[in-house]
Amino acid sequence: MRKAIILVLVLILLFGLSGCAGKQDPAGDNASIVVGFSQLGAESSWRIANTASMEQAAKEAGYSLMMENANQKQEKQIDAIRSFIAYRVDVIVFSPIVETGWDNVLTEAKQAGIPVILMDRMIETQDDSLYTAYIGADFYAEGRRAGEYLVRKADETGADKLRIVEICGTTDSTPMRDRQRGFMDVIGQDDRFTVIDSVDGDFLRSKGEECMRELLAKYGADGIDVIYSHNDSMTLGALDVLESLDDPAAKDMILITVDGEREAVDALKAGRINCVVQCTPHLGPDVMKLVGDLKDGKELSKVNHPDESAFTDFDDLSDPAVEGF
Ligand code: GZL
Repeated sequence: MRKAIILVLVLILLFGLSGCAGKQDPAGDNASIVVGFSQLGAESSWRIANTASMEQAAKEAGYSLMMENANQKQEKQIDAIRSFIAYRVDVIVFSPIVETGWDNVLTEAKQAGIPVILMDRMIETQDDSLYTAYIGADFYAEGRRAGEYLVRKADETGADKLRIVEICGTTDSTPMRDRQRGFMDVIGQDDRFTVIDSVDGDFLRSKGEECMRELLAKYGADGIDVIYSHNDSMTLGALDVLESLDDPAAKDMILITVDGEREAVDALKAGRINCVVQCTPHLGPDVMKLVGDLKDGKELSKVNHPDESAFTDFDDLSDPAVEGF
């Protein structure tokens, strides 16, 4: 609680004393809205692009964005939300690092009459009145796209025994849970595929590299046929390790990744990665649209997904549409 009070004092110094500390919005039709935004960290290119999208969209909308970065610590997100409540922001937006542990602080927001928008990740709760709307990817569909690509790859190459290692994102986060569930729902009953190991890379490039070294030590390059990695940062770390080996078996591995950052799409075009499932970080405009609808008293749909797809080595990769963020 003490941390929340200190944070509020800092925020008041930064934003002044008024409840609407932002500048007049461009249209000049309304005092700007103050948006309290708890970002979970800066762990990946996706997250950095997502933060930039939120900042740019808030600026264009004329809203004051009060952003706190939690550096991957749930307790810091909880403190930040408490400080937003104490500061009486107009709306709270946050990307929950994990799905559980939010009921208490979101009950406090509800009691304070402050609407909450979940951006990018979902929470697990018995009371879905604790949040007004979710805007973010359908991670289950992303996992299915990864699985569907692998099925097609096996069909087209005639592979009948593929040993898969999975490098997972942050444990108990929505993308980790649902990218795994979607993938397994597609390949799990197909006896051509065996997931021989599933390890935690926490969405970090450094841990992706560490995981790859451990998996190679355990199975050898000739013991692994497919790597399914829950984000590009971990994939690129793993790729650094694979390409440091002078081993044809490493080059023959099928690499499937999620996000769609530029470096990963470039690696796809260079034949170093086989499938990049898209997950757009550019959620800022959609979030600010929801904020505007709240301001105008409109009903919000509870779950809002952006359109997403996948780029694979079956595509015409010279198509300008094949690009990363
Ligand atoms: C997905 C997002 C994930 C990305 C990672 O929407 O939550 O977190 O896939 C990021 O790159 O760290």
